[in-house]
Amino acid sequence: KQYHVALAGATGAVGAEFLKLLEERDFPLASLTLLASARSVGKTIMFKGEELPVAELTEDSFTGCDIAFFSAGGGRSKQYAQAAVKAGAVVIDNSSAFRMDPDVPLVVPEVNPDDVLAHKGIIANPNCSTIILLMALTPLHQKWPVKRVVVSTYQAASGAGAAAMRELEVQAGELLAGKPPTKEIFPHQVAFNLFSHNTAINETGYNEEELKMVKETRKILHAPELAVTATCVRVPVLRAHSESVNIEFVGERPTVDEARAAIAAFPGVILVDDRESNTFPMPVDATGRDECLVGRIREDLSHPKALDLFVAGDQILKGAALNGYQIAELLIQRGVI
Ligand code: A2P
Ligand code: 11C
Repeated sequence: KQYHVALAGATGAVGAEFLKLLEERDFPLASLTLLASARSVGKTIMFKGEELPVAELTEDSFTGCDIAFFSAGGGRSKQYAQAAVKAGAVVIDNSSAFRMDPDVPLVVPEVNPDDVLAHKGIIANPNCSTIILLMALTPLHQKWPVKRVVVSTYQAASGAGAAAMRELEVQAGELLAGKPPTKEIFPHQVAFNLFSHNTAINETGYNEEELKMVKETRKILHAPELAVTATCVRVPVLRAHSESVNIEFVGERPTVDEARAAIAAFPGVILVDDRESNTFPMPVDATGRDECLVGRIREDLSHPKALDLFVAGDQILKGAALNGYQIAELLIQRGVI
């Protein structure tokens, strides 16, 4: 069987990666419709040796569509996803618009694949920081249930889009040339600096990104009682997020060797844990890779039931486009579409 696919946000950073995946992995395509804002009408994008036109995203964009990938921001998802569902498509939405809706499965295929079966037209792709955390946490949680997680993130510019990646590069050049950095996307200088994540802070003092990590992790693991606290920080890295994670278990903690073995055996994860050469997960090594890198696994000396580890994953791939693409593959494998 072949599928009619639409891609909303085709001109963005995540859209570009979706296109690469659809091309390189030979997705069974009957047709591909590229959608973006009115600003992009007239542009073309090369796909499998053909110049495909970019059309404006509207309510009428989805006639005959089987799968609609949305990666054009939450506002566009809220505005147009229902039109795609009405036209008969399954929407795989990369935004935060529907993630906490009880009717919308929130899926990481390695973690909760069965949840796709309950979809009602929309399936949500989790936040990139949540996905990358879960790729490190799940191999342990499946064998040694987790009680509490303390996570601190080191988030790349790509999380704020293609223009934010350019801002980091431009600022680095400006600063090296002794000029003041141009600030258009981020509220603070991003090159040679880091700052608390650029989302709004609510009355609890947490920012939106931190609260997404808390709520989404509980939903995906079906663990509403799981204690999670997060500190999210933007760092001058182009496109891979890293996270320091402290994990407290309900019962006995695994030994370091047991934890390493469970992580090494988990699909989509590579163990990078070489104490001798001091080589551990790094964003430059995670960049462009499908797998998340996990290491620095050690016993928490301050707590008899806790371990520490570090994870790095490509924000645009596993954090966004690859996870969405894998959801589409899962829908085909399970006969959902
Ligand atoms: P466009 O290039 O036409 O602005 P990124 O996250 O890398 O910034 O990409 C955002 C994506 O979302 C782009 O493809 C962008 O298209 C698309 N987009 C932004 N605003 C709209 C809109 N109002 N309608 C449709 N697509 C939009
Ligand atoms: C960031 N995680 O790195 C964000 C980007 O909820 O999908 C994605 C926001 C989201 O800034």
